[in-house]
Amino acid sequence: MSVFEEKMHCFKTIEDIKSSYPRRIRQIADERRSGKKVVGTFCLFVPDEIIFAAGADRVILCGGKNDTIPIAEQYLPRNICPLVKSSFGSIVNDGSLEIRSCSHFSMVDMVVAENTCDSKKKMYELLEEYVPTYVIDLPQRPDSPEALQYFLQELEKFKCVMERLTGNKVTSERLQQEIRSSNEIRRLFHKLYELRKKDPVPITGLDVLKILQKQYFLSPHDVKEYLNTLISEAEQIIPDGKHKPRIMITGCPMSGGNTKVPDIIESRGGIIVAEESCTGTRSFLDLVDEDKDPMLALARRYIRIPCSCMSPNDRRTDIILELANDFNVDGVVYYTLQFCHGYNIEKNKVQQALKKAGIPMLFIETDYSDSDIEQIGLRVDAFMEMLS
Ligand code: BJ8
Repeated sequence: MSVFEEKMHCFKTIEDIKSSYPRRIRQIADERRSGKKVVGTFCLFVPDEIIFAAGADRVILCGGKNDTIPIAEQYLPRNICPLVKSSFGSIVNDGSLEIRSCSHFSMVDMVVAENTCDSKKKMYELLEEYVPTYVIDLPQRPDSPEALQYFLQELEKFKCVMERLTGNKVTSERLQQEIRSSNEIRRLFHKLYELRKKDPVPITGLDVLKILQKQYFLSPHDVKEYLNTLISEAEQIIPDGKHKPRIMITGCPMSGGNTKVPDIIESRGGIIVAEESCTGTRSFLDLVDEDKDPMLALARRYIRIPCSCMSPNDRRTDIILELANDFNVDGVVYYTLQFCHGYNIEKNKVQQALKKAGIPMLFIETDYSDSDIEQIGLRVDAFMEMLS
């Protein structure tokens, strides 16, 4: 076995991240006992910097598990995306189906949501019955001249909501401090991704996904620590294996608990080298300008997130092509969750652009169940064979 293959799945940091859940839960429970407020979020458009600057903590509430979906389907239609159903099911779970959802779903003082896709928007209306829910209104044509100003006003309102929740003033100094802290995390992700440009790659996509999924769950302090140690570990590996088809995933986020498609890809001979998604580059690619007025700098950075809820969203296609080139990608797996209309429809534009660039693409639409694993596996096998 080569040095590369031997070391591929044994990062100590990844093992630590996998077992970080109980510690984080204890941390949140302690914070709440001492009067600190905890905010739950569902989306990258909600700036963490404002939450932290108000002295609150935050945890992401996006569900990636299948077992809470039946609970959600008592309230929501079956034909909406599994991420929305899984999240809602985790929050409203009263134990009646003998399924335990993760405890952090019941540990938030407020949900801060956002107007993105229809399923999420309507789910938030129901959520209000279970937990105080505040919705940031996003302008959905980000390139229009009025959009930035409108979004800035929305963030100002959100800042006031956080001040009321915590009783703390959000000062420019505190915001600047949090912007620097979040940028530090973004820079560390850039550094980690640089290592993934090597061929062979010193770390699997599945391992990187572990920290991507936890970045909005753990505290920023812990995320920085984990990133630093993971990078040092990965830097010491001398890649020595044979070339595997280098895959980029693009599309819907993969929330904690959902690793189905990366599992299939990497168990069938591919290696994931980049993810254009919210559990991927969308979370860290752009930094917030540290030299500008903090609220304006936040508005400018966040409004540019290339989510399919935005229209037009051509920036996403440009980024995909750029990443494919930078990471020397052999093929792209376009991943969408069932009933996610935004990413499903955007597939056409992305496919055309990739075709023009001569990059093969495999489209996978799936949910959180195991029922299609074999079928997806066969399609991935054929894709790998074509790329080899
Ligand atoms: S910024 S991708 S985190 S909205 S998968 S719930 S879009 S139907 S999660 Fe998202 Fe924010 Fe955009 Fe990112 Fe709707 Fe699609 Fe479901 Fe989705």
